[in-house]
Amino acid sequence: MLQTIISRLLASTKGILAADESSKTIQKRFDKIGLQSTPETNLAYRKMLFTTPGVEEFLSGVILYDETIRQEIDGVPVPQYLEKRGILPGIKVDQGIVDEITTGLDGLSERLTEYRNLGAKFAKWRAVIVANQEDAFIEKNAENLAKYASLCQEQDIVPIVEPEVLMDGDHDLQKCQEVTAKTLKTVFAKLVGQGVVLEGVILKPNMVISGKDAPNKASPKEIAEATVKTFLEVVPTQVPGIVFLSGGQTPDEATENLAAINKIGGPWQLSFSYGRALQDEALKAWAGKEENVEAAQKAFFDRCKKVSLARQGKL
Ligand code: 5MM
Repeated sequence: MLQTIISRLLASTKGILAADESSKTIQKRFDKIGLQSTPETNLAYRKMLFTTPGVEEFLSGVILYDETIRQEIDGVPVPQYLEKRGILPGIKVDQGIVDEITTGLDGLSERLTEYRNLGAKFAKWRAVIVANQEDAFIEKNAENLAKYASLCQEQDIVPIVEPEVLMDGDHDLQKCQEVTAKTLKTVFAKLVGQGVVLEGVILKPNMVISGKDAPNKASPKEIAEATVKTFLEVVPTQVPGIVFLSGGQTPDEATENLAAINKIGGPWQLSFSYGRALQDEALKAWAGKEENVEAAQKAFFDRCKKVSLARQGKL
């Protein structure tokens, strides 16, 4: 069961849309278009994305937020609507960060059962690491990721394990490389310690990339070389796939960097699970107005197509 879901999520021409913005985050996104987030406006926006004609050619899965997995599109529950389109529904199960540690383990087993009954086939938990993170916080976040992954596998839900080293700051590529390597090493040690089956997880990491405010930004080729080199050192080959987050890269950057990574390749599937890089242009085109849905869907379709080509190393 886990393997079937994983093969579908990692299909060679497709990737995952992260649409699991929490209430606070979706409001931050809507601020850019001057819109108030409510369950209704959130659904109108996500419906625009999910009903884009033809997008199933490029998307294998969508990560949903607790609110969205309970909503309906034209009378059909969102997870079943996506499944009908051939897109697997997933669910974010972490519950935010408290004192630098991602929380959500309390009652997680029961919540996973409920999400599975609602149709979720995979889950996601994101830990956030800053460039100068103290080791103790990396350890604790990795431990929680491993406990989460183990609980998912017990229920035949594929865990997406997301340790994100933030792009915030002026650090260079080398610094990102060091922190990413240390974080991933710790995460895999904890996963193994917790008895998690590595063949049954998908890793969702950051690329090895310069900080947002770095004076000299690395090129796509440098990013790709550093990313693949680092991952070859620390990501076991049993892991079937790596789906990168975009982390604040522009849509074009996230597309070019993924293409450069896939031109090098590795022993795992190298795909995407982008939030902002897939959505930004569509959100701007939509601007909260029904009359813009068609233009927004065109922007979304075009970006998904480009990222799908990048995932195949074809750009
Ligand atoms: C879509 O945003 C996700 C949820 O974030 P919050 O819990 O902070 O609301 C986020 O985890 C996302 O899945 C990843 O960061 C990937 O999105 P980006 O925009 O980095 O590609």
